[in-house]
Amino acid sequence: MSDQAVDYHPMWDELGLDLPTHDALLEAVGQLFGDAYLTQENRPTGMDYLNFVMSEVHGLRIKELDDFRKSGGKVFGTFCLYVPEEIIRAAGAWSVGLCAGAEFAYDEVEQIMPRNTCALIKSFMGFKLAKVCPYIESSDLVIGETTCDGKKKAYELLGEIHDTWVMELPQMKRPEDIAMWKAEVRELVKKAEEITGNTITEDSLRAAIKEVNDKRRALQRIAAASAADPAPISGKDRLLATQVAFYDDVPRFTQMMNTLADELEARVAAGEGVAPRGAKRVLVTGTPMALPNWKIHDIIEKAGAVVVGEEMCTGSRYYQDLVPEDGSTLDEMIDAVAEKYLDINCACFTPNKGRIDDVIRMAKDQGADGVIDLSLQFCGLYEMESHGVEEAVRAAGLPVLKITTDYSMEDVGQLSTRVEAFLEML
Ligand code: BJ8
Repeated sequence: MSDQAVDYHPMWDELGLDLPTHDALLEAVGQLFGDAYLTQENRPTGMDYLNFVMSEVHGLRIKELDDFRKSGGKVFGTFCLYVPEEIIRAAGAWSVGLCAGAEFAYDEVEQIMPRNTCALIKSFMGFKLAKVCPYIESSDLVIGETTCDGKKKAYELLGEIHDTWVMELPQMKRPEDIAMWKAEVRELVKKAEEITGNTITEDSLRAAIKEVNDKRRALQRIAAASAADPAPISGKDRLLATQVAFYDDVPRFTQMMNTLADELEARVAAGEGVAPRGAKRVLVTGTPMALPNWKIHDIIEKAGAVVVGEEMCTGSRYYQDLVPEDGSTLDEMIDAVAEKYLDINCACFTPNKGRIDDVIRMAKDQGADGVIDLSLQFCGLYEMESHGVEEAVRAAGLPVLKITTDYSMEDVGQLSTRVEAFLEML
């Protein structure tokens, strides 16, 4: 993927990766990145940082995790937005998102789970079974959560081969559910303290809340700039920023994303964009797109439109809300963290009207001409919720296209035809 001056093979070997398979994976991801990203024109120069991160995606960052662990630090791996990064950081540990965005070792996966499981779950299990995700191999503990049934049961299987701990997430947002979730976040506090040997204090949690809020504020600036016509950044590049937010060093990432946001704001002021003024604008909503899943954005933008927002976990759900910074006691701050996280609008909740409200608000704020509602195949939650999303978007006067897909590239031709037809009618 890059002209790596450093040979990371000894480090990958020490982590227990399957080196030939991992080399093949890196080559495939590099190819995918080149095709989807490096072919774009007029990208902001601030994207050079994310190009660099991608070129070192299993290299330099893994080395940083390795050094951190060798100096006594602990790394927690996560697959979901509901695991509060602030608590992990307040205990002096680091949080990383785990590999779950590409089809890998499905034959092995289908020996232990049904074929009709969503791509995200099959992917994370495939990366683990094939020993090609250095992030999970660098994780002292994986923290799961009881969101959908598939993930819940997959964590039992993962727990047999990797230290895994599961948070119980309620499925409603009544006062008793909020009380239950606050207790669960306190269990995480205890767990994080036990694993790290550190005590979470008012000062450490206050600092962690501020640090993670700053990261979200930087992403909010990028999203806000994307409301301009012409759009100053492609949807693909904005998506990459959110994907990288899950595992990059927090203060460095925040600084680099603020530099990118400065550039985007200057572009907006100068009327410069990545697509011509008046290009069709699309909001995408639905299941998350874990790195390196860029498939739908790539199809939409190669068809000449621009994606102006993502109502998804690799999008607005990740950065739109902040934890209040005015808590004065540790208890108040833990409660504030819990409340912020329970506000996320995942389809595992019933009812989940907040998500539909967000889709309509974002479509208006970002000046979208249409909405694409995306579900991973076999994700019952998002597929079921699609009907309500479609009705609400149409009632708001916008066209909507529903897409159900997986991580394979076999349907790219067919999806491109459908997307092109949709864009023509906008
Ligand atoms: S907060 S969206 S990251 S659960 S696609 S595994 S829901 S069957 S990913 Fe998710 Fe957290 Fe919700 Fe976000 Fe299950 Fe559906 Fe698969 Fe999913």
